[in-house]
Amino acid sequence: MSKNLINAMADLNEDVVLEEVKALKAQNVPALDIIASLQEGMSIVGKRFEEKEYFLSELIMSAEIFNEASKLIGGAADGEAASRYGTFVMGTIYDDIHDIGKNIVTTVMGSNGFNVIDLGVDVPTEKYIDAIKEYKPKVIGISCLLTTAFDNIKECIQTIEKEGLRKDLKILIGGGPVDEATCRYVGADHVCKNAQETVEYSKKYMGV
Ligand code: B12
Repeated sequence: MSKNLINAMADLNEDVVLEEVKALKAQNVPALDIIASLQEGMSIVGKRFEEKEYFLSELIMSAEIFNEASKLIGGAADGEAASRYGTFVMGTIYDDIHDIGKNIVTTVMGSNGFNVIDLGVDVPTEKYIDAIKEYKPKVIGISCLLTTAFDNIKECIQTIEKEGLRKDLKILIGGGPVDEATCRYVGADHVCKNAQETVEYSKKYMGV
């Protein structure tokens, strides 16, 4: 990981973040390694927010810097284009509008050969249900950054089950505060800490 990049992201120093990303790209550092440093910087932003050193304006700024940096990184995990491995439906659960992590996962899944259906943010249960019926994915992903929305994931998964759509479907969850205990609580199949894990799990499950 790049200490300079982590610190610049944590300190919201946009110019240095963008310069550092360009420099790392020029050194052929893999896109996912650059993203890992940015994410580490974002964790520090989150801690500073918790400790009231940063406020909402800083959170918004951190998101803007992250998005600018992502544009520079471009096609995150350059890989073969389009859909060899089947369909992956992904969204951020309702009441939650965080989408940076979701977007990284969808980009990386797409560039690794999955057909990605991105439902967006603040996704209600019905939208997941409709998408499962329409696209018949083998794997779906639910992103969540707010502990207050864990019950929404639980409700969503229970409804998917009640509708008889759980058979042959794996439900992945992810997002900063999500862990194994959350996974058990909401009744998901698996939790992935990053995009690469999501690719590996999905390939394994789809028998690739
Ligand atoms: C940026 C940010 C924002 C931005 C979001 C902008 C955007 N477009 O997403 C804005 C300013 C809008 C925001 C708003 C709020 N936020 Co906010 N936010 C953050 C921050 C700093 C970074 C999140 C982030 O993007 N991380 C970087 C990405 C790349 O990481 P990631 O999401 O974890 O994703 C990776 C993995 O988790 C995984 N992954 C993610 N999703 C999925 C899904 C699947 C299926 C899989 C397999 C993997 C996977 O892959 C990704 C890539 O590796 C976090 C702090 C933190 N440490 O997370 C707080 C944080 C999440 N926010 C928080 C809060 C409280 C809020 C607000 C309630 C603040 C307020 N008072 O209004 C609002 C809520 C708005 C809402 N209704 O959703 C809290 C949540 C606390 C809690 N216990 O729930 C945090 C933790 C900050 C803190 N420490 O207090 N926020």
